[in-house]
Amino acid sequence: PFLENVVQHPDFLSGKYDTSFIDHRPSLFEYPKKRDRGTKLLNYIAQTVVNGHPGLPKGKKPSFSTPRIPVTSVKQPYPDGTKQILDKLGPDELAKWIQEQKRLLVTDTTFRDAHQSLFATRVRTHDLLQISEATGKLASDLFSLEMWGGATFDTSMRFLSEDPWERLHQLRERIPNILFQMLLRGANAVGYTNYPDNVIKKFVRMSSEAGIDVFRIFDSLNWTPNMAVAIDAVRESGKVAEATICYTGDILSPKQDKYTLKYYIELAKELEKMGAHILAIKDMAGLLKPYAAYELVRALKQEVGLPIHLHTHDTSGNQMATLVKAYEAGVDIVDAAISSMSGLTSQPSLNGLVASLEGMERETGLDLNALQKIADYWEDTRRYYQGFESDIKSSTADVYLHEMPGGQYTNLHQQAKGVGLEAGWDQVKEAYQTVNRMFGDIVKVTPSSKVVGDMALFMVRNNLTEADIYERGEQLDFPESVIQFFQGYLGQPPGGFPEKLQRVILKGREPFTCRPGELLPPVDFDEVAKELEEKVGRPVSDEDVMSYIMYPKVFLDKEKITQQYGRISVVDTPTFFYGLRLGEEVAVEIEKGKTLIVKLMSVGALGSDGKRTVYFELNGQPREVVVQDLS
Ligand code: 3PY
Ligand code: ZN
Repeated sequence: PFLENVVQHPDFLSGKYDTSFIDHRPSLFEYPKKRDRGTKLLNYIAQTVVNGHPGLPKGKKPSFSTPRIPVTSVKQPYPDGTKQILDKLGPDELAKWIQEQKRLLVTDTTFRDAHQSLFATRVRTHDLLQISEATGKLASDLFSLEMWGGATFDTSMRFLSEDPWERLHQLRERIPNILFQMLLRGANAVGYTNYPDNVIKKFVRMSSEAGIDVFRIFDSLNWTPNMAVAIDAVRESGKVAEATICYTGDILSPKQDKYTLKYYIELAKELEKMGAHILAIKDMAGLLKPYAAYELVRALKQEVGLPIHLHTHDTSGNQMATLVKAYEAGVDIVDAAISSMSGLTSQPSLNGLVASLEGMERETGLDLNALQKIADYWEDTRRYYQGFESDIKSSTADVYLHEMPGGQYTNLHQQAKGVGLEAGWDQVKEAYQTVNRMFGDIVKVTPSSKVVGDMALFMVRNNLTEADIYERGEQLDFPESVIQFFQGYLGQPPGGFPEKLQRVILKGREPFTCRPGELLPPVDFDEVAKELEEKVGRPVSDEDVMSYIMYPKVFLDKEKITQQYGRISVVDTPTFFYGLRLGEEVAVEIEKGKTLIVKLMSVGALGSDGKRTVYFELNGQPREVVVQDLS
């Protein structure tokens, strides 16, 4: 700010200055006084009381019961778990260890995919931290916790004003014994577009240093060249490369001629050759039917030497049966979510799975009573997020028709509402199906699923049929994501692009078939750090720089909010979303050992300037802040 003040000063601009320029203009050094953390916090709460939280209806704060946090003794040590096995043996030996286990191993997705799929990835770090110690102590026999990556990186900054790296560090501190697993979108890292190779390498290194052990790496078109850089980087970091086949279609359908059993086996063999430690089957939409799962897992166990890890979504209601059939076929690890966070577009119930295998030869070894305590916590905590829940009330088999990933279903629905297409939601789903067919039947998972979604919304909004696209394509402004997709920016789909549609969409632009990462110049991290420091006016960490590279605008918006309100991740969730009721008091631990007690006393009348004064007590002392009423 100082430099800007000087070089923009009218006297400076007109050249009327000498060496005493600064001495004679002391006002250049008058900055707005730094507001203390208490005031910042009050400003956040006042703002939320007066204007509500974006995306939630403004109104009375609902009353919530305090979540039941399982009691674990601080003195009770964390039992050793898979983390200790990896740290001791390394990833190759861990892979062997997995295959030697008699029991079925289980990954808990509650911290990531469950809430990504049920309520648009809104779970806050605050709520994850409350259950961390109990999870580490009560569920120490889990194979891993899927707790980072995917959409969480973006949404934690965009909607929660949180630092995703801080979440990772804090969770790692509280769960030292279970493997941490993340979802990495191959060359798209945790974004929606391909990044230069040096970004992928550095991202993997930093994530592994911050605490990630297992990297589930996929490509949204199952295009293996796009996964190589990430697999190599994970191996170099000494962590577990879980390479992924994304499952679409139906291997048992006689009509299936693209995504056949043979296709998946060949893909799996290639990933094995590329250095995978574990092979994941990522059934992101929940299309893998029980008997297909049996065939697929059995064939993979025969044809590749890797442990098999199955991931699915329960949208159709069929997927517990899929897990059980996969178990019968010898799957090594399966994903499930704590029961109160399971089902529908999320994963099948972990508690249910454990119960259904009790007494069987390969029972999981997890304790149903202990898991119930964790489920109780999530049942209570989930209520905080009711405003973001999708309104799907039941299982739906239409997923076999539109093939939309669980994580996308709720998001696209929100997006459709946002552009006034709520009534046309059925139309959007139908268009999604049409677009997939027009695109040549592609794998649909972030970000390729987003391209299909963008095109579907585009067609519905503009009332376009498939024929219109071919006939009037010349005059249509296609979404940018669709143009880039057909240029080759996400890689190459199996069987290539449909040429006619590609010509219509590219309008003379040249497509390419090489790996997009080869075309992108490496990022100069020091340069970016300098640029960022200038923008935010403070020293930045490597982690800030990486977040900024992934999501420049989202990062800067979050920075603005943090500078204005402080680290609001420390506020409890009801207060974060709804502010305080009159007379309500909360304790906010702004740092270890430093707690502020905030009580809302009253909200003043609307002034002629459109502002309101909000009256608080902060640690017993009266305080007031003025906020603009935006209603
Ligand atoms: C993601 O990439 O976020 C997904 O969950 C894909 O299924
Ligand atoms: Zn998923």
